[in-house]
Amino acid sequence: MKILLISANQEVFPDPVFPLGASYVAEAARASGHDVRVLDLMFTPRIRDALIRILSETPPFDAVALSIRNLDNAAYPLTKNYLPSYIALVQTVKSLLPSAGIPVIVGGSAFSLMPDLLLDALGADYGISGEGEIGFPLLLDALEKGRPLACVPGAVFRPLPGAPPVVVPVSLSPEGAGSLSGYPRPARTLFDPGRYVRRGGMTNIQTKRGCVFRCKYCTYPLLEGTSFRLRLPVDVADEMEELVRRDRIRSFFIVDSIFNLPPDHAEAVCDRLIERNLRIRWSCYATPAGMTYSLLEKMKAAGCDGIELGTDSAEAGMLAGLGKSFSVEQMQNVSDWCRTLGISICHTLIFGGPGETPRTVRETCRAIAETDPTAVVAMAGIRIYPGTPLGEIAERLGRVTDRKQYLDPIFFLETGLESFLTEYLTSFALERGNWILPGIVPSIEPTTQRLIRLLGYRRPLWHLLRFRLFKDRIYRDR
Ligand code: B12
Repeated sequence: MKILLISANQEVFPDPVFPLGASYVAEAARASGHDVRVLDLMFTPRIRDALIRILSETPPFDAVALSIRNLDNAAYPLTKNYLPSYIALVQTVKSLLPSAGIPVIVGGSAFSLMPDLLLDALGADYGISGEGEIGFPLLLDALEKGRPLACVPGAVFRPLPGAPPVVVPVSLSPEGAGSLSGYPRPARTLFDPGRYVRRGGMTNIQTKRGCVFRCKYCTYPLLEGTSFRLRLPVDVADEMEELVRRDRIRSFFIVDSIFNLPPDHAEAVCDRLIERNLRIRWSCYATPAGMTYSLLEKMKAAGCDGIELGTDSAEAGMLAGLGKSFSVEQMQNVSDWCRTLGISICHTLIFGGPGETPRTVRETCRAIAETDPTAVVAMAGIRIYPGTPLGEIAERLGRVTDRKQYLDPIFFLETGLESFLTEYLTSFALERGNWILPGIVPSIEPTTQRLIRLLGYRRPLWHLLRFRLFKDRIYRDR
């Protein structure tokens, strides 16, 4: 089949993010014999014109697929909702298709958060919930040959015209024994990776999928499965080496939900990178749970110069309430070790969960500031997603009475906290300069961000907050 794959993401904050997921599914479809063309809306100023041009090609496309990464920016109260633009996109695509029988298929992380609701909201025909490497080619095959979709893992479809969509369950290996070694490498060059490097800085790469934790608000276990599925460390190193040698990439972001677990896999990836001596630097998400000094030491030797620590809170009761699997002391140790080793650290915090009070907010702010981090990104209010424990709490409390409410960005904010949180966090952030509050104060002007990237700065922007100049600038005009 001839497929048009559209990457719908146009968000440039904190950077334009290369469509890694779309590249994976593009490769999987190509490997199954399909002819895949792509359209990346990140760098497409006049979308309708671009669609008219590409959809009038002959022979016509047999299917149009959309990759939807973000539904909203998950920030409150400065919320951006991308859904209306995707609805308009599907409508435009459908109006330009030469025949009504050409299916529109949707996938991607945002789609997978609520696939049945989104299929209807978008007016799309089919979807794949979860990872697309297996399901997408099977879906194309089934559509081509008129076979039933009920056996396609992750398929989202209407069993009868007008009926509510159903989602075929995906059984990811329950033992966690599954590895990703049979998966294809992403077809990066179908897109324009160089442009992302110039505009964004870091090339994304994945070493594993899955998350074993059950943080109350988090979607990662729903998106990636609840056990780790690992790539062979040598395969990760091969892919990085190829990107270094072919595209001169020096800066990476490892997109795993957590890099440092399982520790033996993280260590093995670092060992392979150390052996190659690639002269790269990279950042990743990490958790204090199970982190050791020796692993951090190895990460540093392998090129890690910054970690984003999913701390969420630094108050014992709130950590337990959010379902976190580490203590305040573990978080403090990791912070100390990073300082000793010269690894920059950015804590991500989430305020306003069930049980949060002004006391717990103050305690978290105090304890985090005491660790002297490079930067802190703090959210006030937690995006509620269906299927998460927080979603269940919100439903029990009557805050969500109809599943369709999840389509709009809805947030959990403990009663009575709203004005306190905004005022307290803003003044705390103003005093320090290295606290970023994406939902409360826009932290960087798009022109400044572009300039920094044009000057060749290739690390996550929060690294800059260790410099006085940037600390002073961030809230200068407020
Ligand atoms: C790493 C990450 C980041 C990094 C990215 C760094 C980088 N250089 O890549 C950073 C920190 C920059 C980031 C920023 C943001 N992120 Co983010 N991020 C992630 C994370 C953890 C992994 C994304 C990833 O690369 N996965 C690996 C790829 C291979 O998987 P994938 O994209 O899901 O693709 C697979 C499937 O979805 C599917 N698929 C994909 N496309 C298609 C298309 C078709 C047709 C089909 C059939 C299948 C399919 O198959 C793919 C391969 O298996 C996800 C959560 C998660 N666990 O998925 C959140 C996530 C995507 N982010 C999210 C958000 C909200 C954001 C921000 C808006 C946050 C903010 N306020 O700043 C920004 C937006 C940035 C931007 N410009 O778009 C949300 C999106 C949900 C939502 N509420 O909309 C997620 C899902 C986290 C969450 N809250 O649940 N993010």
